[in-house]
Amino acid sequence: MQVVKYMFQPHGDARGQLVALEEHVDIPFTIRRIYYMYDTAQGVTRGYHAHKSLEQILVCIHGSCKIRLDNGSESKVVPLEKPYEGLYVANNMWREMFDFSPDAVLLVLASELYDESDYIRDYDEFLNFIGKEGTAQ
Ligand code: T46
Repeated sequence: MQVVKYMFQPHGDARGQLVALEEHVDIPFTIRRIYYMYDTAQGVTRGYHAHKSLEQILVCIHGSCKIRLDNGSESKVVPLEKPYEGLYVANNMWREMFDFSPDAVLLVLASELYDESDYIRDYDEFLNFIGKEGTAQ
């Protein structure tokens, strides 16, 4: 399984750092939605789902967390600890987010508006779905 991590360009000067993200330049899709999570309770794991068509880039803009990606045949854990690195999460990929530091802010850039019908929240259903669709890279 290929993990795709983007290293964004920080524009640093004596005042500090600034990262700019532009669709189809830094982000490989049209950004139709942005959301973020913070104040995540300690020990919590979020996610436990896949998306049928949504693509996303996850950026832990403050603090740190870990992302488990599972394409149905292989699973990898990716730490996110820098505000200039983004993890690409394709469709047909099971994801779990865990080990959030108390100060973690996880920003997500998404290719589609919120649509509950795009979620697969049952792991067996996910395996069944990708069996029909073909596994994500
Ligand atoms: C994903 C991972 C990385 C909305 O109303 N609009 C939204 O755009 C989103 C993302 C969520 N919600 C509502 C739905 C739930 O009542 O916010 C609540 C929490 O959402 P959820 O339980 O789906 O959150 P996570 O952290 O399990 O998953 C989220 C995204 O939903 C998901 O697409 O890939 O972050």
